[in-house]
Amino acid sequence: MIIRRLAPFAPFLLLAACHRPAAEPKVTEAWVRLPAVSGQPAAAYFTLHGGRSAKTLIRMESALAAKTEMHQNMRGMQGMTSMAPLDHVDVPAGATVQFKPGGNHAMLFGLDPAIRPGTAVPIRFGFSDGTTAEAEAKTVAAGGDAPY
Ligand SMILES: [Cu+2]
Repeated sequence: MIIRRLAPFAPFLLLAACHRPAAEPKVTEAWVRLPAVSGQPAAAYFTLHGGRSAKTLIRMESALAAKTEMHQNMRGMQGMTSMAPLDHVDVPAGATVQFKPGGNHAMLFGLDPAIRPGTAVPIRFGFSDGTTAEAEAKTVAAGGDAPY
């Protein structure tokens, strides 16, 4: 009897849990693709989930890289692509912002040479209001498939 009464409410409760953004931005599905030639920068990709207020991502850093830059891919004439640094990325409240192959990405310079496919690479994301988010990126080989 009790189960029958509660059952109609269950789907509503699940939806409410999914759609309510966390207070602070979160980063999921972070991964790093190693360079084909060691010593070259690695690329990092991830999904940013906006929190309850809009934020601006201004910096990324990793303890396993000397320097991390945010880049955008630009498509020029004759289909040539080039990259330009991004000095900030808007993360609207509740929005999903993706960094993925062919689009926005991060580049890790001076990568720790001990990093292998499977190594967890910690990345910290810094916002203009001084708050941060952390993610552990999954490392894949230069020719490996995207894990997400
Ligand atoms: Cu780049």
